[in-house]
Amino acid sequence: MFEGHGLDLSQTPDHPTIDELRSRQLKIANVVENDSLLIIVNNPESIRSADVEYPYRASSDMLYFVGWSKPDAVFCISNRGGEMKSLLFIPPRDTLKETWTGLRIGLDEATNQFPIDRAESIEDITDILASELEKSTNVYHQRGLSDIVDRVVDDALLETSRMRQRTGFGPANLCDPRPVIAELRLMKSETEIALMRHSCRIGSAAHIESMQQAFSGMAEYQIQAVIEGCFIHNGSQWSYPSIVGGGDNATILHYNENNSPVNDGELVLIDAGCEIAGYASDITRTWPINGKFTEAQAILYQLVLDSQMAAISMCKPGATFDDPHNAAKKVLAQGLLDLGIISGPTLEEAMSSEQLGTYFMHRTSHWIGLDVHDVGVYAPDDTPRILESGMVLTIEPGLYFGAWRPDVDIDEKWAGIGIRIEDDVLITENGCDVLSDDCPKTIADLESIIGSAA
Ligand SMILES: [Mn+2]
Repeated sequence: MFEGHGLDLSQTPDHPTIDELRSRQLKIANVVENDSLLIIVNNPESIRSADVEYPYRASSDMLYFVGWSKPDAVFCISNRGGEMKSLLFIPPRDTLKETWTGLRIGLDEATNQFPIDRAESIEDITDILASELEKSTNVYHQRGLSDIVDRVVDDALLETSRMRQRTGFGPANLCDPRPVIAELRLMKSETEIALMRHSCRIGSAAHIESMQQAFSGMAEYQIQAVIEGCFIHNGSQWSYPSIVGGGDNATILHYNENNSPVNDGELVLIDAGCEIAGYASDITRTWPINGKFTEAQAILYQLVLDSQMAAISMCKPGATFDDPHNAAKKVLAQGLLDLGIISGPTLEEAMSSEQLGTYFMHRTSHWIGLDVHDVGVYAPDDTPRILESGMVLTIEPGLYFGAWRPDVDIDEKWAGIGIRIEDDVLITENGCDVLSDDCPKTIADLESIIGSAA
């Protein structure tokens, strides 16, 4: 079990090198205004119950610029007169605390092992950050993650007018760092692509494993256990809570109760992905639990698959972010018109939110990277983004015929069918590369795999 079914999962690609992390810092330092201080506060820890915390996940920006994955850290990049300096605040070594929560990296080790010019104790952040702020005109800081950092920045901005009058220095502008960082993160490097490809490969192996283990009556959480067991077995973990929905549950887009049996004759929709060094995969497959599509299921499944292939064929440099979505919508609308499920009469009308939107109510794509729904503006200046080599997006059309829905009268033939097919697609120089291509999705392939190991 969990061995990968011919996919090579043994070699985890290299993580970004110190040099690559440094070059990212240099890029952002060149993008922000001169005399700036950019502050990145790591995600706070969050409580699950009493003194038990949720497993910690560092902020994607902290991973992107520093590769630092521990809590209570604050990273700063200053750009003064074209010179970039980086500073990381971290918890100092503390034998008593380390006995409980694990070994810490000391300040000297951090300076040697991470792409930073200087490490300081987080306990000294108030004074040191204040003095860094005094020397900066523009402060790039996202509020709301640390009360202490917010207070130091507020104090510095309040002091500004007095200080600037006296010395001509001091922070004058508070800027949002997210748009400038998002533009960098949108374009993936070779290192990042290799990690995402590996994450997709483990994700594909997990989906295949669940297909093989499937049997009628299997509980949704048992399928989830196979999927997530495969993630963990291969040194990974989920990148978002797994969605495993049988029958009508598949028509709830973000269903994650995962507590019902999947009965004979039902489809199961599994939307599950993992992460490697923070880099996510996001894969959805839908298939019959008993290994054989009914006629109605096969008709709708093939329609969704055709729409997904049409959308993938639009993934190329020069196309817009909306082109794959429009291609998918066109195929789905024509298919539902032909089946008499929507009335048109024109294709234009069939593609409207009132008609197609009744059964396909989400977008086809989102960016993916360190965040599953990764950063990057979809329509800068309200115009759909032109796709470029190095961008990675999902292609995930679907159709949902929830029998539970009070707003629409669904033919019994289609009721209780929810289908989504999702792959992660890299835009390349000449077209695209489907990173999750190892995961089967044709009707013939699925039917030959499902239940083969149960
Ligand atoms: Mn997705």
